[in-house]
Amino acid sequence: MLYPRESETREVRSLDGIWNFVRSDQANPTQGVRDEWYAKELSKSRPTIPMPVPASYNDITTDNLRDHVGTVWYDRKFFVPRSWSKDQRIWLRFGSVHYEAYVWINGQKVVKHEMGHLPFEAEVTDFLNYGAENRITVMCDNALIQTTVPQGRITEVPNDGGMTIVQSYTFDFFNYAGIHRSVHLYTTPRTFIEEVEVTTNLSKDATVGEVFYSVSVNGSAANEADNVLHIQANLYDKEGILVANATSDQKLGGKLQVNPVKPWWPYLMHSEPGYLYQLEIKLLATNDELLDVYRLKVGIRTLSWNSQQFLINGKPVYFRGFGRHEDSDIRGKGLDNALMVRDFNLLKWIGANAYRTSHYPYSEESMQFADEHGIMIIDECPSVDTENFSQELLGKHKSSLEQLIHRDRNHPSVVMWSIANEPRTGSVSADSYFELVANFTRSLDKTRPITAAIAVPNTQDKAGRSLDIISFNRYNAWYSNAGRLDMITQNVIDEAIAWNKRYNKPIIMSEYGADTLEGLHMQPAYVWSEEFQTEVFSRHFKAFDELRKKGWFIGEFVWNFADFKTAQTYTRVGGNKKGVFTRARQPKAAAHLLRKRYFALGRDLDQCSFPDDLFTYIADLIS
Ligand code: BDP
Repeated sequence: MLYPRESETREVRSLDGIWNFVRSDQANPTQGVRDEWYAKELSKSRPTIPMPVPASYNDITTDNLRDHVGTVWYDRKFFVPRSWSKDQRIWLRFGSVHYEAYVWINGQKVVKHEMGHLPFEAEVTDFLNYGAENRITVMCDNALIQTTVPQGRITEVPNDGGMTIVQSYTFDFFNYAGIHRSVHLYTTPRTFIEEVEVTTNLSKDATVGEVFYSVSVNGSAANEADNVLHIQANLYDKEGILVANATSDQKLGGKLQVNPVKPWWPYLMHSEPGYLYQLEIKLLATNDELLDVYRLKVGIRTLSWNSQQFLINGKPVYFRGFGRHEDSDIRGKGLDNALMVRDFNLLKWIGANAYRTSHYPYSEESMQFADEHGIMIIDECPSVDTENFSQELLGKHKSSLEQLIHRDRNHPSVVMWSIANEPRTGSVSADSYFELVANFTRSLDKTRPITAAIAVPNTQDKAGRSLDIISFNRYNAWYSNAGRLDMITQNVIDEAIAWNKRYNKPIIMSEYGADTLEGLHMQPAYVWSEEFQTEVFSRHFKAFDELRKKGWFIGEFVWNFADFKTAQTYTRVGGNKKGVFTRARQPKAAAHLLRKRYFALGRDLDQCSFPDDLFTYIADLIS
């Protein structure tokens, strides 16, 4: 699915802003559908409140909307210009709605979509009033059950006033809901470029690059026998200079060659990381009439892996990064450009070269940003704590990966697919389930390795054989042997070795960390203090350096980049506090230590230089 972009053949309009909002009665979640609230303005059925889009709705109001379970409704009005009635198509596209969405235009149903964090769209050409006002209505359902991705449970339990509906889930982040990302209307010509798939290659000496593109076209002209559509592809460098072009004869795909090429490199692995070309795809009719134009950024790089290493452009990679969340005060999981740019500034400040989109796909805007800044992404689907493996769940799990891969396959920053976080892979049925999920993922993309972040003991795991790279999560000195800083280093070394022995595959530690309350200081280190987090990190670094010598240990990911909100429990003080940064994106003490390590690794492995302020001057004697 292509990101909506303007061109000489396409217009894009945002429907972001303040919408009207109604919550359904929890005990009666389908009432709005039965009573056809979508048939007229919501305010005619129920009193509405203002609600920002994009944003999670949970933390906007001062009442208990935070804990609402079930359906909520949004609507707004918008104009469609008269000029749009000309010979073209109009599309309505949502960046994401969590978890299930039903959409009506002027009272007519146009699309239904299940799965948070992923885009969906519908053609609305025939539903719109041109040169007039229109209404869009969205019903969003946040209920998670055993056959949703991720899974949850809805139960009815007694409360002080009678019975109430409760949503529970085992995963450790708040089930924020609503219209989380931008809503766009965009136009395409009647016959238009529907999909573009790009893969790239480099010559052995990395001087010549190849860009393979394949285009799918939708529209009546595509089916007319006498109208042989073809593609003109132009590739421009960063300065806008044309470096390659090709006209595919009667085909919708081809190859471009760039010589000399500037490959896409990760941050700190090269002096010019994140180099992107612009690929211009022109769809032409037989008579060379221009039907449609779509432009996208392309990074030229290769990925390869074996039983020991993961390589980019033929060079072994050592990942130094984070598990993260899309999470912030007030807006929850709503897209926020200020937050996104701040986060990338912090990632670069700290010298990270990667993150995992734990535990669901992140915004398309952040994926584009990662391309540009050379941050490698382990791209995770929304399957967390996967259990009770059923056929229905398998179908949805596969669908989440299919949607994810279609959305993200052209991003050079995406270097690996993660098919689950902490699935219950100790159970017998996990064996064939994950084989099916992994094979399905491979059938959609063979150019990237597959991993999953596993937490069951390696002796019990049944998924690792289906993966290319093994990632494991472990909380030494926190969930096991709490406070015992002397029980980290050897345990980490032993466990990584055991995973490698069992599967003979590259190993990543995809989570480690400790909850840390900003401003709490205790010497000697004590759990929850800043000193403790710093010490926990340092003991892990020691293990990682031992493991790096073995050749198959390829990365370290701290849990977590920033503090984030969770469901209410007695183990969480205002949320999960394992952030290296606070929820307001300020560094804790451990951030400064981590920064020194990540840059030291960058200098040791990739010859990057140190930032001037990495070390604070102490005395002439120490440098
Ligand atoms: C891991 C989970 C992660 C949690 C973390 C924690 O993968 O989602 O937030 O533990 O408990 O098991 O901090």
